[in-house]
Amino acid sequence: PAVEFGLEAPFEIEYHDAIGSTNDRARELAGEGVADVVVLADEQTGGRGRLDREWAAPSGGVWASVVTRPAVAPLRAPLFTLAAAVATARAAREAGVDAGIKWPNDVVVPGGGEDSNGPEYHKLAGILTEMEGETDRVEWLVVGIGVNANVDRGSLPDGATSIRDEAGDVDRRRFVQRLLEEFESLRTDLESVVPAWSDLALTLGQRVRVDRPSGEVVGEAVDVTDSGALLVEPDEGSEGSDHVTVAAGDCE
Ligand code: BT5
Repeated sequence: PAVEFGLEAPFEIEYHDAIGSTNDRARELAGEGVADVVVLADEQTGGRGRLDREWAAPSGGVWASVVTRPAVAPLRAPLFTLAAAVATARAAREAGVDAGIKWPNDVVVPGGGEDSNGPEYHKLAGILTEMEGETDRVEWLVVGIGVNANVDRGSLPDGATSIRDEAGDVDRRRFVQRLLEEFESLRTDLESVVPAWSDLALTLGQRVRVDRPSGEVVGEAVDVTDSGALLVEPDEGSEGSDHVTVAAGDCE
């Protein structure tokens, strides 16, 4: 059952000590017509990443799903993912973590090492946005935000890091409060999202390999469009020389 979390956040909070997936609960609420509620849990037993991947969500993390009903076209939905990544990175930086963003949904920390694709990063947080709607209008959006806060990196998959390991434990109430305040200010001024994102982006100007539903693109990430898609200049021979716009995919 949900219990009091004690926040002044610009959203109502439904807090659970443990739950399967906060996104599943948020989708349920969205289906009931709810808006501007955040489902928050200390632990998830069935956390989900994108594409049916598992998301490790032990006790001590920040596992949150925001239910929102924005008056925008589905094309603009990726902006909410970018906004959540910016809000998370900003809150993590205030907590002393050197956080940046890897398109589209990874909040990462430089890991010191380097491989053939450039510097190595450890993943601090991920975003899973789910949506229902028509072609011209979003019905609801659930923006799931998973932050490895006060957990040991050893209890997470390889390649992950946590606020605890980078900078020591945070006051999770304060962290969530700051994250949601930042998210609120971005989502009420969608024009500000892409510039804010670009300031924190580690992907721009780098060589990327993007897996997308229609095939792989290898090239240089040159920009982000107004709707939050990545603009890639493909290597010669891989897709011709025109820029390719990638709205969804994985970035290496
Ligand atoms: C994501 O997926 O990064 C989205 C994660 C969203 C989690 C939140 S928690 C609140 C809400 N409720 C949910 O059930 N989900 C959302 P993706 O880009 O597909 O990355 C998944 C991959 O990251 C996995 O295949 C693992 O390799 C790795 N991974 C799993 N757990 C991790 C963790 N805690 N930290 C870092 N990496 C992790």
